[in-house]
Amino acid sequence: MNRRAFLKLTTGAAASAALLPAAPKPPNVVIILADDIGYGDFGCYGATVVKTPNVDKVATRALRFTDAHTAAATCTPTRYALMTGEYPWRKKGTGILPGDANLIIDPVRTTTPSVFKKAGYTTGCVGKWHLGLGTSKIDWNTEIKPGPLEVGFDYSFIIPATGDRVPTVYVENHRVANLDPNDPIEVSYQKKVGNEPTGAEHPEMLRMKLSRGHDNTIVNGISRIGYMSGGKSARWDDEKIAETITSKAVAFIERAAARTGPSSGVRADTKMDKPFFLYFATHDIHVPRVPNDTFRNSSQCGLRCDAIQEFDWSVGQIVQTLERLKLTNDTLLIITSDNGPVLDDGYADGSLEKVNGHKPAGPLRGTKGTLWEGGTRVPFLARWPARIKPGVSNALFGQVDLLASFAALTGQAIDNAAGPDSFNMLPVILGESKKGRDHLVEAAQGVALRMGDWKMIPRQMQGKNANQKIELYNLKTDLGETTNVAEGNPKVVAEMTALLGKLQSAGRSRS
Ligand code: NG6
Ligand code: CA
Repeated sequence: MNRRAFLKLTTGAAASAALLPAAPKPPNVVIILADDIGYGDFGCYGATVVKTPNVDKVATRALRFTDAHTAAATCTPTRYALMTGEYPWRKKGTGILPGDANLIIDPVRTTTPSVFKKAGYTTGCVGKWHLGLGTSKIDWNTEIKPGPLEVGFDYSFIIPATGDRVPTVYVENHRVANLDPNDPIEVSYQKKVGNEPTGAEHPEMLRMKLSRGHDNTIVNGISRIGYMSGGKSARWDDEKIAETITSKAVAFIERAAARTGPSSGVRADTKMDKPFFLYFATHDIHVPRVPNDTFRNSSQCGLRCDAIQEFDWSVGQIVQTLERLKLTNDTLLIITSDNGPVLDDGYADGSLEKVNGHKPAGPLRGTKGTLWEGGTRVPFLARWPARIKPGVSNALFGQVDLLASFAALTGQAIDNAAGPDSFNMLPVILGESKKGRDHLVEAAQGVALRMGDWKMIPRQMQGKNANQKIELYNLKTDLGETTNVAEGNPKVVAEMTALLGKLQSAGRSRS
């Protein structure tokens, strides 16, 4: 895209190009997506017990969002929405996936990485995937596809599902990394495979006690969800996951930077320039929480906070890499999370007992997996020194909007079928507009609706979020969702019920 088109897209028709300073070209984009980090887990969002100096330093130069949301209160559906711009509850099979699930994104559709790729970016995916692989039973010993490369990434180095699900190996592009062909991997989520012990049979062998589930194959002294055998040389060291994937992310940036051309904050408009998009999805701070020795016991609030501090280190590595390569000014860096916080997520690792006054969801009610704000409202920082003025934005905004916003950022129109729930929020991300969404659907088991400051959780009869009554909160006066005001506001409830019904039945929310 030429400079004028970019200016028009991002500053509006009234602005005269002649009067403005030279606008930067579409920037490199790095998304650091944390796992299970809550609204209150960073210093810049009010945390005091846990220390996040690197994230906080980014925040001083970033736009810090106070009302940004994941599409769901768990990982897979959130990531599905981030990649496709579609609310996950529209599509069956987008719940938390087992480690042997098939790819849930249709490779023909427009995705966030494919938007960048179409705009000429080099695209990379490093870290937790959890969106499935392949189209039938996965053979981990041959080429594994479709996966990240088929939905728009040029390079991928992934944890296929989660740290607590087998197989406990990395997949680089189409293959398991460091696999010895003489020691093939077998995986099952139905029955035991191989003869390695399980957590259920041998709890005495575990170095981390269990609180729920996770009692299948023991790998590195930690039992997981699912059974596996083989692949010994390919298995990850839990202590080194952060180090390994961060170094892969850094290496991707280094390789990509060699193609981005000269960098001076305002890049020369030359065809040599090839920007990059990196999606770096950390394993921290998901369970099992096994931080490196440097971070174990580094915090005042247990292993969960140690993992947050390890996450902060990863952020520091990315930030320093951008700095070293003189890419800081040219890069839109986003730091966010995939769902709200949880203290005990199946391993009795002491995080609950050692919380020491730390409030993972800050002032919000709810946790990972719930429909209250704590389930989906997450930290969201957007730093692009050449373009974004640091500050705070209270705009209502969803990660589901990234697809359409990045299309705008790179000067592309998206067709009707792409990102059906993705709104172009580029002016909001750039801090040029404070007008966020009018409405947003939040999902866990069931859905909730935001309409301005109103939050409605419809009556749900079943599941984790079962409630007897419709819940309505006015977040302006009651951010912590303590007082249900549904009875006093029947008109609001009726309006929101109708709107939610319309958004559900229309199959899309972007007109
Ligand atoms: C749950 C797991 C939990 C975690 C979660 C997925 C049990 C009892 N709980 O089913 O430990 O893995 O799935 O987390 O097995 S997420 O962040 O990837 O959505
Ligand atoms: Ca998660």
